[in-house]
Amino acid sequence: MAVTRGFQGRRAADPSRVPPGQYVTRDFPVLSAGPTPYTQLDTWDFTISGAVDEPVSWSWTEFQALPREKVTVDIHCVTKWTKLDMTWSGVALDTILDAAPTQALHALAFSDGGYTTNIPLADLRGGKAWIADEYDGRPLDPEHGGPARLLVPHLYFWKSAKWIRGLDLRTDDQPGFWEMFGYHNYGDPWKEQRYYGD
Ligand SMILES: Nc1nc2c(c(=O)[nH]1)N[C@H]1C(S)=C(S)[C@@H](COP(=O)(O)O)O[C@H]1N2
Ligand SMILES: [Mo]
Repeated sequence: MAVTRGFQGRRAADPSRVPPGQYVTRDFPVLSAGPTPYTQLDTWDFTISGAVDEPVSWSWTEFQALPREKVTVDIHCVTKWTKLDMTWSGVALDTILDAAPTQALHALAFSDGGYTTNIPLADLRGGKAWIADEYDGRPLDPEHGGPARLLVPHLYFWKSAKWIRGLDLRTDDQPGFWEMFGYHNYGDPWKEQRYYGD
């Protein structure tokens, strides 16, 4: 069995899982536009605000009581690394959005430190997105977005806001941090939507 395992370890990644222009890495690079914020769990909350009847918030304790999911997904960063089979756990956005009925079509994720990113609400529903607070069976490292980050694996990784504190639900589409700097508004890695105009 050791022979088989060694062989698999050197085998090239299944090309059908690697979007155009990407290479596979085993590392987990840290990419942050600013310093890592360290938010205490007793002051952390997660809030759905904007186009909702009433804003809805969860404290860390309340968030921990929500139903959890464990997912294994491939991640694609616009700087061209792809990391396969990353195992996360957290709360599905479906669970969170069920608590906040809305007519909004857009969400602007906001984070400690001021980072924002915009995502169509439809892309946060249907089992496609999570608020993840564990990676690889352990609490998420602060550098990688702990206590909790957005996880939207079907879009480039800049959409997966680290240190997320909530979603501003909107009837209009408001570009976020990188989107205002010329990155693509949607960011589908399979269509190589890296920059504005791609
Ligand atoms: N709050 C916040 N979230 C962020 C970023 C950031 O700078 N601040 N960088 C984004 C980018 S460009 C990428 S590629 C991923 C990097 O996540 P990692 O550092 O865990 O690899 O986080 C995304 N989320
Ligand atoms: Mo990125």
